[in-house]
Amino acid sequence: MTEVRYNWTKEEIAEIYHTPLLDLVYQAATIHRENKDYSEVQISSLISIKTGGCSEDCAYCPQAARYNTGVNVHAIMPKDEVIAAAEKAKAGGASRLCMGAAWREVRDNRDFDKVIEMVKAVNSLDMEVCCTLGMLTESQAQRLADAGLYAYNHNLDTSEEDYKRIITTRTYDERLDTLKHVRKAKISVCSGGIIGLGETVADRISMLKTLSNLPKHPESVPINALVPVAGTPLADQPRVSVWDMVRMIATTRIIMPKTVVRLSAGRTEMSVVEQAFCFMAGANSIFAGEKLLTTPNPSFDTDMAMFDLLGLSPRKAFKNGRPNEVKEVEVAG
Ligand code: SAM
Ligand code: DTB
Ligand code: SF4
Repeated sequence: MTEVRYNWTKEEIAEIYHTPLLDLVYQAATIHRENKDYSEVQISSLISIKTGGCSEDCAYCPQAARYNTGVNVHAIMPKDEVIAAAEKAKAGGASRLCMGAAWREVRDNRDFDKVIEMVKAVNSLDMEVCCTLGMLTESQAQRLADAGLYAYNHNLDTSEEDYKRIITTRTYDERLDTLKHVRKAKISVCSGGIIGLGETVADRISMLKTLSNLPKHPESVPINALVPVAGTPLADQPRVSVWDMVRMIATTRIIMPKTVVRLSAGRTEMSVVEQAFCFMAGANSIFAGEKLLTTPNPSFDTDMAMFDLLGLSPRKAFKNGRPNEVKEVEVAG
């Protein structure tokens, strides 16, 4: 059985990352196959409950108010629209719904009260509910947990060293504090990053070190390929190589063996063969549904055809327990 470690060094992670590609995939696939459910893929569907107009300056993000990206700015969505979207996602095979808001942080106001009602409503559809709302205090995390929130997504995005190049309106430590608050409230932690921001390989390794040295590994780690959006400072970044995606996924799988690794943004640019490589390298989750938050994503039907072809099956909701009783990732799956 693979040992779960929390003391990976940058040197060790770099050595894994730079392993010849086929050996790396073989090693990651071997670890993945120790998990009896390796052919199951967890499907999350995203919904943007509050779009655009964000005060932050994240260089990759189409929803930052300061960039002209043509995104349709929307106030918070009514609860019945969220429920309709959740039902559609469930019918498409999704076991998790992730509600995203273009906020720097949550404020204790009527919009947050509405999110709490949405969490309760989606939970009652027997779906795992996730939110990504920006920074949270301890009491806000607890309120979400009490409403039945299953998971919270809060990405580190890049390394601590590279953070200021990408975002100047908040610090890495603030990001880590929110992760602590989420953990303390016993909500499942989802935290990963983006590649293709112009970061170095050392930055990727540093981010993976931070994630794998947390007191507990995140239950999910999304690996996003930058979706370059016109109007953002990173609009002209070249498309990230699929081999970099494979290396990142395989390294994540090896150093966090029990974690769900999500092949996240960037799939519209990838062929089925390229995605199959990512699943082989240990990815066991995707975002499904025509849209991510504001950019396109493959449709449920396209993904189901891919699952049939590759012999993958969607994972059922609540496999690791109900909200507040999520099994720790150290427990063998
Ligand atoms: N505002 C909240 C926050 O920043 O945590 C939640 C929503 S924010 C859009 C969620 C995540 O989406 C970001 O942390 C980033 O990882 C990802 N993201 C945003 N724009 C992206 C892009 N163009 N390409 C890839 N990932 C992106
Ligand atoms: C994550 O890691 N990726 C998702 C989700 N968590 C919130 C978001 C991707 C967004 C891609 C750009 C867009 O659609 O706006
Ligand atoms: Fe705002 Fe989140 Fe986009 Fe940053 S990533 S600009 S915090 S919506």
